[in-house]
Amino acid sequence: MSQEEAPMEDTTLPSDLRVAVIGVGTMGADHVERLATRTKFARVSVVNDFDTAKAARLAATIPGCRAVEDPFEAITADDVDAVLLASPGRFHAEQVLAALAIGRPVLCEKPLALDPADALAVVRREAEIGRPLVSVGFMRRFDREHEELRASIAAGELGTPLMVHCKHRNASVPASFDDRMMVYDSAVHEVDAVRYLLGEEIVTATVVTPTPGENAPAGLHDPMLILFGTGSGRVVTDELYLNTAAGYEVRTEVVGSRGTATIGLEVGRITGQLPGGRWGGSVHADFRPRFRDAYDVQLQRWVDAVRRGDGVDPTSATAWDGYAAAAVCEATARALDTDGAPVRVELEARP
Ligand code: ISE
Repeated sequence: MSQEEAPMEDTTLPSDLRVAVIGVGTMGADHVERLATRTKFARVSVVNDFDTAKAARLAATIPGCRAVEDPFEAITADDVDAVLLASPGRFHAEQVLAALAIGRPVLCEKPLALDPADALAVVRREAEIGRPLVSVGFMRRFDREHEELRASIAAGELGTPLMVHCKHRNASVPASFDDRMMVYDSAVHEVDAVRYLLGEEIVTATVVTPTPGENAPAGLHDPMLILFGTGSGRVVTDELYLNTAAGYEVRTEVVGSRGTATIGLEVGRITGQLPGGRWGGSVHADFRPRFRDAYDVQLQRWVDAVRRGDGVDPTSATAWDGYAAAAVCEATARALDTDGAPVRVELEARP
């Protein structure tokens, strides 16, 4: 289905999908608003957050929605058909397993797990069940520019891809961010995007840390440069700069043997960043407006797939993709301590 097409109502399908949203912080609240206002054939029936008062306040604004204090009770509730996890990443794997235990489809925000072993447990459990139920919220797969770039690479328009240059800049990130969070929460997006674009695994990670910028909290290596090596010998540079104090930018340039292609530029304008998020044009304040359409398409396709009984949408990142990303992040986190020496990614065989 193209992004422009509105989903067609299939009257043979059950009525609106009843979704439990676990975690209603920045991303979870954004998804609740999306489900309540823009997503067709779905509604939020249950919300949960460790801030129980916040969840209760939010539930009161949505007809037919209730707040449940225990996340596992919310995940397994009778008035829920599918689960959207937007809780902190360290809780994801256990919560996904709780949904799988009752055969309930789950869209899990990234990362699937911090520890690759936990992500692998999800992959194995889903394989035992024998049908796909887990989607991982790498929304860039639903971004039109990313889809077009992938199609261009697949059609051979750039020749053989040789290098990928990624830039990932945030105006700011929570003060709790440390170097590992830069990897697990932010670089994880490039890990998935590169695997999605090139269709191969990342096998090595190297971290280079320039002098931190003046906005970086003490001890944070911001900006950070990560070099990934792929199985076929391609090189990926990933520049993370998460406290620019300006705006949000995600750019990807693929250098191929016959051409180059860049996404994330606002073509026809000088772009860049100065404090206040301005220079020539304006840049997005954060990831929500930049990827709003991608989040919308991702959620709609998930709802449609679950209502059809498919469990997952074929475009979506799978549990395996979540595991592969966790394995690359784990190697990258180890590379933070090797004085610039590369670290090999340890990836188990796919079940
Ligand atoms: C955040 O959690 C996201 O997922 C955003 O997409 C990313 O740009 C940001 O760096 C993360 O902190």
